[in-house]
Formats: sequence, structure tokens, C-alpha cells
Amino acid sequence: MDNRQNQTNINWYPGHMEKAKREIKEKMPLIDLVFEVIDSRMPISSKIKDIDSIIKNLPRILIMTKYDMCDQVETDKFIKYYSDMGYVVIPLDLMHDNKNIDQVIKKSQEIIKVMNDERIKKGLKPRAGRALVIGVPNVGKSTFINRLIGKKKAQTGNRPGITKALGWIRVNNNLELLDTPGILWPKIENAEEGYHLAGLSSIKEEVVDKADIGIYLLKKLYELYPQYLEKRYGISSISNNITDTLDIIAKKRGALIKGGASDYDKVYLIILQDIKEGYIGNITLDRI
Ligand SMILES: Nc1nc2c(ncn2[C@@H]2O[C@H](COP(=O)(O)OP(=O)(O)OP(=O)(O)O)[C@@H](O)[C@H]2O)c(=O)[nH]1
Ligand SMILES: [Mg+2]
Repeated sequence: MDNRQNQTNINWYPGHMEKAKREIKEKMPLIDLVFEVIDSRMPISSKIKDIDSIIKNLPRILIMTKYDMCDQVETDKFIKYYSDMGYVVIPLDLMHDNKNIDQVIKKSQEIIKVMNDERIKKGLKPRAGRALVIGVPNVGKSTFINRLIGKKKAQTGNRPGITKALGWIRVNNNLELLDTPGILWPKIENAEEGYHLAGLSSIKEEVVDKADIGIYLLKKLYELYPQYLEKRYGISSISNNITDTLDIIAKKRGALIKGGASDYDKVYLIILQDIKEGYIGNITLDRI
């Protein structure tokens, strides 16, 4: 396949990410364990591509956030897939309950104990474990940290780029966490993954072409979750001429300009909003 056709024109890699990545790499010698955070709605697209070159052989726990917003049937296949690969995988709903948080604490304590046993053997004093929290923008890294410490200490928000600098946060005497700004990779080779990241708010809205992404997501929903389109917009099929379908949504949602013509920009925003806020329903955009 011609790869050029399969690339987006999104400028997803601003300078601050390069800087954050460099700073994370500088901190790695201090780190004992890594929480790699991915979004349950896109278990492939939201996984940092060159993560292994950063984490290397450190113990890792794969945290899958937003489990409450995903299509659990599809996402459970990824939990199995990553578990079979040898990852410790913990799905989390950070909005509604504390389920599985105990498991996070337990798993990290196990890892820290191994580290301290090694230290004692070498005649060193045991110390608190230091964990890196890493992932693409907006996956819920800071929310995860707040949940672990039981306080809202790290700043959060539903758009990428909330955390601007690296910062240490103490959970208890046994564990300290390093919160980091979301990072992506310089070149998103796969256009679909770029659209998933943009559609679920891991890439800044200003840098994406709203028509491209709106139409992509509409078609994707029709492919994966046609019942949601029917329910939310009253659409039972997608027309070959996509503007006909956009016109139906425009009419239904009152996205019209003077004279009654469709306001397509507004329609794209409605689709995006419905997806990223979960109004459309529980979805998982990646497939195994
Ligand atoms: N429904 C739901 N929302 C979540 C969950 N985890 C995080 N969020 C929301 O996702 C948004 C992003 O969370 P943050 O913790 O700011 O994400 P981050 O990874 O720190 O983002 P950056 O600092 O921008 O890289 C916020 O609106 C959170 O409330 C979850 O498990 N379920
Ligand atoms: Mg953050």
C-alpha cells in the first residue's frame, strides 16, 4: 500500500512534547516502576509507539482508563491480548468507583517489595518506590494519580495538554508518583490511529481538519455501532453522498445557517462532541 495516502496532516507533535519526552528520559534512572496509561476506547491507538524504548526492562503496569466509556465486549479482548503478552493489565473507571484501585496498590507494593529486598541484600536501607505515570494526552494520568492519593492534587481536564510539567506526588511512605504531560510520537503512520486520537481528545482540536475527522468518525460509527447513529440522529444508513447524511444530522440538531442551509462545521463539532463525551454511547474504536 502507498503509505503516503495513509497519513494524516495533523501537527500532533508540538515542541513541548519533545521537551517532556526528553525530561522523562532524564528521570528514568530514578524510576522503579511504570504505570503505562492507555484509553480503554482505543487500546492500540492510545499506546505510545516507542514506549518500550523509554520503559526498557522496568516493571510495568498497564492501566486502562475510561473503562466506563468503552464497549466492554471489545475492550475485554484487548485486556486478554495484553495479559497474554505478559502485561499486568488493570482496567479502571476513575469516575464512578474505586474498583481495582486496591489491585493497583497491591501490585505496586509487590514490585516495591522486590526492589527493597534487593536493596537490603546489598546492605542498603529500604525506601519508597518511585513510579512514572506515562501516556498520550488526556488518557487520565492525573485523574489516576488523584484517585490513588485520594485527593485532587494533580490538575485534570477533558482536553489534551493539561499537565504542563513533570511533578512528583507522594501517595504514602511506600510510593511516590511522577506525573507527566501527555506525549505522542513524531510521526503518526496510521491515519486511522490519528483520527481515533483526535476523536477522543488526545490531539488538540485546533490542529485537526474537522471535516476529515467528522466524516471519518461518522463512517466508523456506521461500521461499528450503526444502532447508535439510529438512536441519536435517526440515521439508518449512510448515503454514498455523505453530505445527504450530514444534512439529516444538521436538520435534526438545528445546525443551520441563515436561509436553512446546513452548517457543516457545526455538524462536525456535534459528532465530535457526542463521541468524546460519550453521549453517543459506549464505544471502542480499535479492533483486534
Ligand atoms: N468517564 C471517565 N472519565 C475519565 C476517566 N479517567 C479520566 N477521565 C476524564 O478524562 C479527562 C482527562 O483526564 P486527565 O487526568 O486530565 O488526563 P491526563 O492524561 O492527565 O491529560 P494531560 O495532562 O493533558 O496529558 C478528564 O476530564 C477526566 O475527568 C475514567 O476512567 N472515566
Ligand atoms: Mg495530566
